[in-house]
Amino acid sequence: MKGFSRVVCDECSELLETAKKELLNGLARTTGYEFALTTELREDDAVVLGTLSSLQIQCVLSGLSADHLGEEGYAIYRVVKEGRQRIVLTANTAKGCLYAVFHFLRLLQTGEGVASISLMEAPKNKLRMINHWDNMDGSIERGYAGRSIFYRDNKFFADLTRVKDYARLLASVGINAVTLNNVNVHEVETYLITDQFLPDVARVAAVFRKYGIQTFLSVNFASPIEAGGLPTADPDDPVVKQWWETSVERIYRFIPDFGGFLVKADSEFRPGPFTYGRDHADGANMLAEALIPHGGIVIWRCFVYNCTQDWRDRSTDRARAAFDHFTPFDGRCHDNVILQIKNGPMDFQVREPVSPLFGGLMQTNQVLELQITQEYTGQQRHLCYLVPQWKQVLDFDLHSTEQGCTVAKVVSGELHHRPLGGVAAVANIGDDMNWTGHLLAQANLYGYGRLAWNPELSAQSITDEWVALTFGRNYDVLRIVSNMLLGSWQIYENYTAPLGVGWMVNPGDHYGPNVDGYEYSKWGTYHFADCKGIGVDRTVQTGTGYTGQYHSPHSELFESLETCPEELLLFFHHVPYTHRLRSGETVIQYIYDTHFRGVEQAMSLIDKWKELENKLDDSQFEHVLERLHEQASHAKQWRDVINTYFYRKSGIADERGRVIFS
Ligand code: GCW
Repeated sequence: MKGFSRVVCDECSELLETAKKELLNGLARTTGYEFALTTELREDDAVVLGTLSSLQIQCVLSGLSADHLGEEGYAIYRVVKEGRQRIVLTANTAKGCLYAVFHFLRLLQTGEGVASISLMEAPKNKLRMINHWDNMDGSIERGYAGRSIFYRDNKFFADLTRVKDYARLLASVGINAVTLNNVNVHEVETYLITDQFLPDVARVAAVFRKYGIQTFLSVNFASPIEAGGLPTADPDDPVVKQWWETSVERIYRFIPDFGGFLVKADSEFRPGPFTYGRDHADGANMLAEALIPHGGIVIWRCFVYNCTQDWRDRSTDRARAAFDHFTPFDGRCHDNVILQIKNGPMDFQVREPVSPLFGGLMQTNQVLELQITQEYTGQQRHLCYLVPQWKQVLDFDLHSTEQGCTVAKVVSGELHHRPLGGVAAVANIGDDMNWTGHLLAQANLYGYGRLAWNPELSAQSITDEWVALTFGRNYDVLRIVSNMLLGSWQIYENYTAPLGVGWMVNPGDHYGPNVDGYEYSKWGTYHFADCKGIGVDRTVQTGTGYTGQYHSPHSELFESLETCPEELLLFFHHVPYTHRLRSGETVIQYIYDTHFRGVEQAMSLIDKWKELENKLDDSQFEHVLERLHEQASHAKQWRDVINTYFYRKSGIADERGRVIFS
């Protein structure tokens, strides 16, 4: 930025004020000197910011074709005119300008030259959302980074400074929507859509609005009863419909750009339309109709399954549930309804196949739901970087019409020409000073935002970016930290649940090993291990028929033991411990080997990190080191519990004669 000392912007709006502030602040921090802000170009080098209708922008740049930039895209150019350099940050909208600013600052911070900069960017997904599972008492369901930044003791915080910092953080990676409360809407939170809390919701929404982020709320389907005193919440009852219409009108009086509702209904004991003999489409459409006049949307979750199952019942398969429930409604939901589908058919396990529901809906808006908070992947005590997993999901070809039907293209709406779509993910932040508990877990939040904007970015480039932005541009730091992050999912999988079987965790808190923890429970989460073998037969031929929910060739590939991807072997098949994998190794030996290896790998993370001593801030170094020690010792516990269980069950010794004990 040599020679530059001025920012020019001749427009004013709430979002452009934010954009200007961020630009000036970011420039000062990266260059070490303050930039002046003026409304007119002068005879010097300048960064020029504004929408395409700004006069100053038009002075520098004429004839830019901006149609494909849409509402949120932007362009950044360097133009030299009459010996003067101009770096132009422009877009159709002020929001696009804000994103341009963040992109530009990222380039400066990662040290990429801006000397010949010329780029245009537009997000691939319309909705790029974060879901908070925060409760108003301050607790966070599945939160591992402290308490809520929004609430304490059933009240909103008066001081929203932390929320503002958070909004900046999210906007800097392109997040444009947020739900403020848990999808399990409890008693107090049911009143978020009433006069009691709407003034507070409006205060928070105002903070997010400054950063281009729309506010949504999770709602209780039984609100008409619980908050409205009606005898029913039947979606077909005119009085219920009227109650929702009035409630929605009230919300929009407080928050004119309110986004809409997120709904968990008829799932895990939450109320829903089933009570009244109605279905999900009836429920979603009723809410959608109340929101249509205001431009709001309904995001309806597909995490619906029988959670009071009998483990003896082999015909009910939880993995089938979302597809079985929701494919019959294809084409029945209004255009302002989106179905939100978890990445896998079970529940954010370390390894699951991609949900077949993405390939089963052609005339319905869809959103992919990911979990940034590490409920089943180490709870931010273990390093488990999930961007590589998410990439696999987004890149998965569903083969629903022709080749190239990736999950990314389905959810963006591109494939089936849907008006709405995108990605949502469960937040991993809390009021911890470093936001995410484990410092390196920040990379998951960052990576999520970058992928939501552009699912085609590579895991490597996102990772390198985060490391450079967080720790600076030291080559050793970049190499080591990127390497640690990119290898960590595989390491975590090695010492935890093998071959796609999942669920070997302690019930309730889901932390730590417990092979039979969920085996005889009602949640539909079984591995069926006995003395002869392990795994769930989900084939059409002899099992639950789940493989039949996929399009060809996946249905055949998963169905056959010969072609099933081995990392998912036990998800799809029940096999004897002596079953040989393609490598020639038996399943039991594979379990032993991966668990011994996983611990060694977890221990080697400590050594790798130690190479960075004196290259990082001391407190950051010590903090991560402490977590890595905890991870390694917990990995040993995992190894010993899992190996002991299968040694005792199978009676087959480790070929390499290692000691197995717990
Ligand atoms: O399995 C689960 C989690 C719950 C969560 C639920 C869901 C918010 O353990 O804590 O509830 O998924 O996604 O609704």
